[in-house]
Amino acid sequence: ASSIKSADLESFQNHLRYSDRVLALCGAGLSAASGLPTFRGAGGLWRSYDAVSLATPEAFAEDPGLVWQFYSYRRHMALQAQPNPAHYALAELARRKRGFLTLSQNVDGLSQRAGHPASKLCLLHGSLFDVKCTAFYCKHAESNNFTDPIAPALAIPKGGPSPAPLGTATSGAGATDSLQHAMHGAGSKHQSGKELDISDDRVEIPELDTKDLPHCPECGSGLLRPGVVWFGEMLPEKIIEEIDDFIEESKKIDLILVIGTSAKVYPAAGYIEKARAKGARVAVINMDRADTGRGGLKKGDCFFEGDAGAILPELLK
Ligand code: BJW
Repeated sequence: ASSIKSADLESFQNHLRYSDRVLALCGAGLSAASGLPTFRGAGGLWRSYDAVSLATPEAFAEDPGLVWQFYSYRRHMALQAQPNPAHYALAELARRKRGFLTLSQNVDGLSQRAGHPASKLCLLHGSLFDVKCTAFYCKHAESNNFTDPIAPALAIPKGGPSPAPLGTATSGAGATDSLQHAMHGAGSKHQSGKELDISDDRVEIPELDTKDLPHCPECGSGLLRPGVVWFGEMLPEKIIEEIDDFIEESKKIDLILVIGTSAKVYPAAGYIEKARAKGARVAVINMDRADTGRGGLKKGDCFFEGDAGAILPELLK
């Protein structure tokens, strides 16, 4: 049974029907129903650990082995996950509406796998499946690299026949400490032959040598890095231009859907106000009523509380 009041549903659907220019700003909450953890909040990646220190160029420079294990694990989890009904509903809306653009902060590839048209999908923060060379003299960049693990040393360890008792990690303690807080999630624990859940702080992870991390196939010597946007880095110029063009071309924006994002990270969150400045009604879909962006809700906006995986398909029907 739906938790959406029928009057709200009707009013929203009516507005959507007559909306010609629509934006959708998405965050990690869109993929929560697929079993992928969010960054902040309950069960989030960053709640029990200051994961900002892993999603920065500085962290990568200091400990590329640790950061690669973090991203390799997330690549693995994303590949195992399936798009949920919200991804499919959004992809369908994108196909249906001519003047439509999704601004996704997600790097997990699930919208693409749900059939979202690529021409209407702006990946603000890159993709877990893009990699690029860090050597200043090399421009190598690769998209859709789904190799898992991306290097043999990054394979998720399997539980041995006699698992070490919990808390008996013998090496790489610093790295273990960091990852243990940075990662949460499902997975097996210490069972023989099964993948260990390296998001579990009791599971030891190795200290990796840089030579065992992914290296550039083109220049042969540069270290590869994940093609995501870290704090302090510029968002892809082409993407920003595409969004700016959409906004500038719109005499009026009718609606912005704000789906499963805490709207705390900029410039992404700033698109809510940019859309509003063009006349958009704001419709927030979130588990948490407090997450409505810096300006909060205004008259005419709507808030749909709950799991995007359940709510969005109903709203976009
Ligand atoms: C559900 C749900 C369910 C749960 N259903 N809902 C202006 C003001 C202040 C600061 C800045 C500013 N402009 C720029 C900055 C600095 C900085 C920034 O924004 N800092 C803030 C933290 C204050 N921004 C940057 O550095 C950006 N670059 C930049 O601005 O370049 C220009 C520049 C550079 C240098 C000098 C000067 C200018 C880059 C930002 C890159 C962010 N990258 C990350 C990591 C990507 C790689 C990776 O995945 O590891 O992107 S950080 C992380 O946050 C990730 C996410 O995309 C992003 C947003 O998080 P999101 O998706 O909102 O997730 P959560 O967890 O926060 O929220 C989940 C939500 O879902 C919650 O609301 C839940 O309630 C909800 N939810 N389950 C529905 N089932």
